[in-house]
Amino acid sequence: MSDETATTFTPRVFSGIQPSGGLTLGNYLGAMKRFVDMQDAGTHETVYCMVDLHAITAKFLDPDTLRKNTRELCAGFIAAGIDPETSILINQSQVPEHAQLAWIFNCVARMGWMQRMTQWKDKAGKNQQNASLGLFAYPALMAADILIYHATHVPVGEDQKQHLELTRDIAIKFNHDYGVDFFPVTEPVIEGAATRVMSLRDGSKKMSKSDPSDASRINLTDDADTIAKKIRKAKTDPDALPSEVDGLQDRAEARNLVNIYAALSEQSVAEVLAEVGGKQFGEFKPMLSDLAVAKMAPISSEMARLMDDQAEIDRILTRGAERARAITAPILRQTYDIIGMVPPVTL
Ligand code: AQP
Repeated sequence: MSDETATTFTPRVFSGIQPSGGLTLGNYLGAMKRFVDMQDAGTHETVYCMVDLHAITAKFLDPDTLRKNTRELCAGFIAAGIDPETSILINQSQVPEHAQLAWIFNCVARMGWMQRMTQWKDKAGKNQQNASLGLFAYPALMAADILIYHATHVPVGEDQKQHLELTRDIAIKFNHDYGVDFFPVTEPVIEGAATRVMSLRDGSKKMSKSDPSDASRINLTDDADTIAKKIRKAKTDPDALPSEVDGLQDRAEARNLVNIYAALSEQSVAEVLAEVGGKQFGEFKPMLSDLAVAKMAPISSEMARLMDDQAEIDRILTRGAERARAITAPILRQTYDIIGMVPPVTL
């Protein structure tokens, strides 16, 4: 389609986090902190989501845990700086158009596309026959989360890049099949020093809330002593830190700690190395602990304060869902109309 006829979409950001466990430093640096930056930049409408429908795809979560995780995640969003008046803050299952559009996208996406997803392969593991159908269809629901808002930009960590490419493929195929320019081809926003925060125990593995080892991650709810202990025990090598970025090549664990320091201190990796190059880890790790505690303690204490008033959290989510549906209901109606579904009439 030529530029003259292409639809202009409202600049709108959508992103989500699963309430599948407590928040990690990876979620904070790779996603949440950047959500706040995009909200504060004021250049886009911003919609942020607790994706509870996604959280039940991988393993069984008991109902009380899912409810607690969802409310805690909402508190985490607000404590990190998301303003529920400026951004639309929602819980996925309260906005039914996400799941309704996902069904349509299940019929657009191809089995082969889904089978290629590395997250599917990683999470299903060797026993794919026993994985849930929801885990297989996860990326179609993610595409629906984004496209039900006609979102133009999606800030995510590096691990979600492939899912965003699939979201673009779904939008392109839908537009092509129906001869419309209805869904935007969304741009991923993967930027900064911490797009892939790695496990503290293994520099080749992503820091993850569902890693069985608690020592592998920093949780947003960890106290100062726990953070210091986990960083002290973080796997490293015996060499001093380099002064140049190239010196971090083939040193996955050292690179990870420097990246974390850079993201927390809002400096580039080169600037950090100019400051700490030549230091041993025995000196650098306490610097990193102090910085992590200084940045995260205010967030975790604000989260705890917000969790004392769960009714207020529930009100915020209900209000967010109302605001969201003013966008999603018309987009779903138009989608059904494009597909040829007979609309209801007033009797
Ligand atoms: N280690 C990470 N480094 C940078 N970004 C990360 N994200 C997650 N881990 C890192 C980003 O956080 C957002 C929300 O992710 P999610 O919770 O929806 O799912 P996930 O990517 O599968 O995160 P986890 O912690 O690994 O969850 P589990 O263990 O439940 O699978 C995304 O933008 C993601 O890129």
